[in-house]
Amino acid sequence: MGDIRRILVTGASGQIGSELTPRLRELYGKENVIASDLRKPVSDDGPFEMLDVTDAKQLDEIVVDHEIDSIVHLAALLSASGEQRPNVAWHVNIDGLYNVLEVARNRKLRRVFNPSSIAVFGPETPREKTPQETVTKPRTIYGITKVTGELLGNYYYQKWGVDVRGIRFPGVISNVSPPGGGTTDYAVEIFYEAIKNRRYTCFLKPDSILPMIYMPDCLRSIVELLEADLSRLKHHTDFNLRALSFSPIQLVAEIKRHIPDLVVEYKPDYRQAIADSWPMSLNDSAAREEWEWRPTFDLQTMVKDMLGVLSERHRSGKL
Ligand code: AKB
Repeated sequence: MGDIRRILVTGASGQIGSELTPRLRELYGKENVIASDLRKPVSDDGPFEMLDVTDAKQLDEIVVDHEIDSIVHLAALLSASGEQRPNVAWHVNIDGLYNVLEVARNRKLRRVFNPSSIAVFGPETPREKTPQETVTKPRTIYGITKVTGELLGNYYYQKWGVDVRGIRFPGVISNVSPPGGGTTDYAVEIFYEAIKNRRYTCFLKPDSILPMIYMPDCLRSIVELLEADLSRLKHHTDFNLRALSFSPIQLVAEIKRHIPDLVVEYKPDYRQAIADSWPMSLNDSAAREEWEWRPTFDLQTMVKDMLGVLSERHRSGKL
């Protein structure tokens, strides 16, 4: 690998963190990746620190004690839970990020990865093949914190040379830790319910197309951007990424090829308005040109893989 030696992962017990941390440990060495969160991680396979990212002093102590040179900052509230508690979303997503950027500046860290989201877009943004440079006027507090995060990261890079990088993630589909509080969560929940109960009530409309990515592609994108050659990057904190795009009804049809007796009802709730304000697909030519991004999973291969992993766990009584 390149110049990264010791990484702190915040939000390591969350959906992405619980799979990214073991992957980073494979690449950088078990002792060189420090997991941190308010909750204990699912797997206990390396150093862990209890950390509230809104506590700047605690964050600074961990960075110094572990000789951290890079931070992957995953601790955040997502779109749906952000709407339930906007003040907490602002505090965690903005004050937490500010603390991470400040420690990176003061301790001269090599790199910060701060995920952004398709939530930076809003109803005025073109919804199909959304361009890299376009209107970013989100209507959710989560989206507002993510646009602010992109701008703040660029500010720290331009003003102080802090190497901050980020991707506008779509919904992430995975089978280790469930997502918590997102608008795209239906696309994970449905797999668990299909296998366990053969029934699912979807909180979005059947034709609501959203962009998504399968976890193996998501993990690879983070590692590839972390390791990308800085001199090739024209963008830093706000890369559009394209992987999958589908509606609930398209996902259901694909799952039914494997589980024909699955029954799905649709009861859209407040999350429908959030989904309606987001893109259906993205133009990711900047990521493709600047760090060679290429997705590998399509809808068919993702569904087959998800069902394979979860069915096996169900058979062995671990679901
Ligand atoms: C959410 O639904 O809030 C997240 C996201 C798209 O950032 N999955």
